[in-house]
Amino acid sequence: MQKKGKFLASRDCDGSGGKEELSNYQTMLVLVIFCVLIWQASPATAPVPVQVVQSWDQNACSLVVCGPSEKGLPGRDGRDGFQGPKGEKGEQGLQGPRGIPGPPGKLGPAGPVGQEGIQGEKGPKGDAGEMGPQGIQGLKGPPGSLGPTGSKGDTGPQGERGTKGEIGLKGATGAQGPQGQTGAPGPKGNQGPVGEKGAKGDIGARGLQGATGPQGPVGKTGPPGSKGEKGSLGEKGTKGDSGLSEVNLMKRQVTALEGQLKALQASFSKYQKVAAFPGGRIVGNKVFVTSGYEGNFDDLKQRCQQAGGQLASPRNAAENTAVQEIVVQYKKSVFLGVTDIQTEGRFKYLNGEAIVYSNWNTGEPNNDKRQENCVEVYSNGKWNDKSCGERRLMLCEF
Ligand code: MAN
Ligand code: CA
Repeated sequence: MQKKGKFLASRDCDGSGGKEELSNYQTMLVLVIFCVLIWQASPATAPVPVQVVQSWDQNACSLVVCGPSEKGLPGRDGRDGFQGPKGEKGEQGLQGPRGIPGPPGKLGPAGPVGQEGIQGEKGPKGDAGEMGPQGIQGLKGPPGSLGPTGSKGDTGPQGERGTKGEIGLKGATGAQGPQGQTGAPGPKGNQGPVGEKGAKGDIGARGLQGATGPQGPVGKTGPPGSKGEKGSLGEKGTKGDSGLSEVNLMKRQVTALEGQLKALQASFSKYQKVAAFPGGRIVGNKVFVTSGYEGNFDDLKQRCQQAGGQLASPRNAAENTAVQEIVVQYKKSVFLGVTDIQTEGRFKYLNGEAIVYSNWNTGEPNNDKRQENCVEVYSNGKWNDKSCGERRLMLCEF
């Protein structure tokens, strides 16, 4: 917009003017010069004193107006003014057409690592690998279990000649051999004994009695007698080449021992009977013997021990019957090797073992008068507890 008769000069008011190096005074001077130059360029106009119309903040901008101070001639038309101020902002226009899609943006940064996925299924079995190199030889394994019995082997070669065997048992007497041939005449023997007196001759005529003659010469040896009986078997010879096996040798020895054992058993049986006679009984391996002696319990007990045995202690019915027979035979009761001396009512053998057999009479043991700790046997085989101080028949067992 134009303003006639006035020229407007100003500093650049873009906001930086106040900070220029020129002072306000200098600025003002420049503007006045600017107004004079404009006036001189206009020939029809009268000189125009410079007049400061308004001044803003020294640091912001300054406004100088150049105009006439009095009424003069009409001036020439001024030049076209400067472009006016910018108009108000118009209304928002219609939305334009959609633009062409822009080029793809830059590749974004890599996202964070995702969560670990679930385990996949087991893959198919791989192909067999190539055969590896041969390993080091392993340690020797434990011995294997015993194999089955092998078949019987062939008969082995004949063994070496064995050592000389022991002297064999004496063989049985052999049968009488046949009569041998008549042997050659033997050498002349010594003078034989005077022969037996011959048979009495007939009675001769009675001669005169002569003188007694000298003794006659020894007669000839008679012919040898018939062959005698076969002698007994000699000692066992050395072992032959074809030698018997060890087993056969053992069998022979066992057979010989069996024979000896039988002989011993027979002999032992005989001595048992002797030992049991007259006051004894044999039951199994046990022998009951009495000498007919009588005494109290302690006396009998000691005597049996000194003999190498102990007081009769029947452990079953058979043994008790043998004891009973002795009682009947001697018509005397015996004391057994059984007491309850240690604990009343608990009868034990002399070695402390609880009894394994008993044959108490009815009502026994009753510990009569509280002094019966020993055991006697009646003729019926029944037992009765009795005072140990009583005298009874001694019966030992071996
Ligand atoms: C009776 C019974 C026995 C007892 C003797 C004692 O025979 O009472 O139990 O031992 O008398 O003499
Ligand atoms: Ca009693």
